[in-house]
Amino acid sequence: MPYFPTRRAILFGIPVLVLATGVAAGFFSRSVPSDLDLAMSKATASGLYLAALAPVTEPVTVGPMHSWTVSLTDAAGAPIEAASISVDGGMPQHGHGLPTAPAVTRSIGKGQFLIEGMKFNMSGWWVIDLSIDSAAGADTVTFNLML
Ligand SMILES: [Cu+2]
Repeated sequence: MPYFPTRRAILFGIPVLVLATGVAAGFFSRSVPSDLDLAMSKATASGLYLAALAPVTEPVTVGPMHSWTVSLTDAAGAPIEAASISVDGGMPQHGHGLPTAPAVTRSIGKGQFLIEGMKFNMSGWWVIDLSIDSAAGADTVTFNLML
């Protein structure tokens, strides 16, 4: 028997479709905030740490793999020597994550840690999220980057 959508299905389907389209459009066309914080050094979300992110080699370009350092101190400015740091990120406007799985590979002393395996495969607005855990507690920080 062929399927004919009932009036009820159509009445239900249209708002769902409109809603889904609206959500998708809102998600993918989200514009870059005019007040986007491009600071590479900032306090973490709950204020437990001060984190500074820096590329090992500049300029940072689209394409190649590169390394970064993150410098970590507690809120009073004392270097954090041992921490577990995970790296995530992506492009908020495109709804995708990082093309690679960068990771902190080692501590390089004085509260500095090496992040290897970072790559950006498109130009535009990227976010880099760090989740930090140490004896001082767990906290997160998000850096914005325009490429
Ligand atoms: Cu993208």
